[in-house]
Amino acid sequence: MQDQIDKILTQAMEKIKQVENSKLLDEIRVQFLGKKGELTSLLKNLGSLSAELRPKMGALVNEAKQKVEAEIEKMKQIIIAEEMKMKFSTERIDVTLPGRVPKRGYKHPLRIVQDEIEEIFLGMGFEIAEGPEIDTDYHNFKALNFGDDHPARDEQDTLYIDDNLLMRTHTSPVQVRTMQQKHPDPIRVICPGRVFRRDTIDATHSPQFHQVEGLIVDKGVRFSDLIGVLKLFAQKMFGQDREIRLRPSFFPFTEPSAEVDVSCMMCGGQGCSFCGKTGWLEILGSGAVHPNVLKMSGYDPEIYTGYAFGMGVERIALLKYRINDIRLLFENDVRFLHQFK
Ligand code: 2NL
Repeated sequence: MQDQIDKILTQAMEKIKQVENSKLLDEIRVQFLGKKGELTSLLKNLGSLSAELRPKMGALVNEAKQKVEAEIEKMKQIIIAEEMKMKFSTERIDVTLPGRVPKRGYKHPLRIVQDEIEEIFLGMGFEIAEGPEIDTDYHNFKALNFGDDHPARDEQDTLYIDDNLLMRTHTSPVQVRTMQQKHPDPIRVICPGRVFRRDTIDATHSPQFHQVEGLIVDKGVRFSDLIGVLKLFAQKMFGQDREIRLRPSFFPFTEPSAEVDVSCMMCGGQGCSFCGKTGWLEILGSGAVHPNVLKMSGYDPEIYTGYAFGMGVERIALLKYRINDIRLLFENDVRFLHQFK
């Protein structure tokens, strides 16, 4: 048996010396020291030996095992060092190369303009309110003093879901909901959001666009308060030197009503091709909230007054950036969008 031990030991030492990588080294460990390894098997066979030989041979096998273990450990250190060296030389990275800059997104021009509008009104103490894009006939039309046969209610103009539900045609229903919730508290709110109309797309129309409407309701607010708010808005949005003017108009939900123009930012009001030689550009509609509208949403028109306005975000963006076609805002052509980085 001693010969056998010597033979296995020599064989193991030889193999370990020639091993090339840590995987093969582990295979050698299993071959000699594993559960069914050659030296392990010898230990198991000790039982067949005489009581005299057994301890002697046992000691020899264990000694051989320790030698093999030590040799494997020694070789392992050498191989690991070698393998690390290889790894470092083949996977070397050039830390002086410039980094790959991730492409960051940026705001769509409509978002830039809507954020700017919100910022201006927040600065004047308005709150922002939002509401559903699908709403009832009541919130969108009836509570806003539209008669049952008003042409805007026609299927030709409004996108209906069913007899009662529709795609909101303006953000006024959000203001109606605000009045229903807040009365009899005073209100100073703007309502930005997407609205829908049954329009054919052209340079100035889109079946979906964006509005920001504003509403003030309180005891003792006056038309001059509305004018002051709108003048400040026009100046913050289009320049400190801008003037505004009001022209009489009609909306079912305001009385009296007015269209609001801003003096042309291209010619300063002198008249040029941008403003059609008039010196003025229309930016929004406004008025004193109709007494019926206040009443239906819980405010006594003998005690409260209300003022409201509404503007199209697309229209403001077209004027501000001198864009001549609303479709550019919805086509998402990066050659267009890149200009607003
Ligand atoms: C326009 C005109 C306007 C309003 C919107 C409003 C809302 C309530 C009550 C009264 Cl709840 N009025 N909103 C008032 C006047 C004009 O929008 O041309 N928008 C693009």
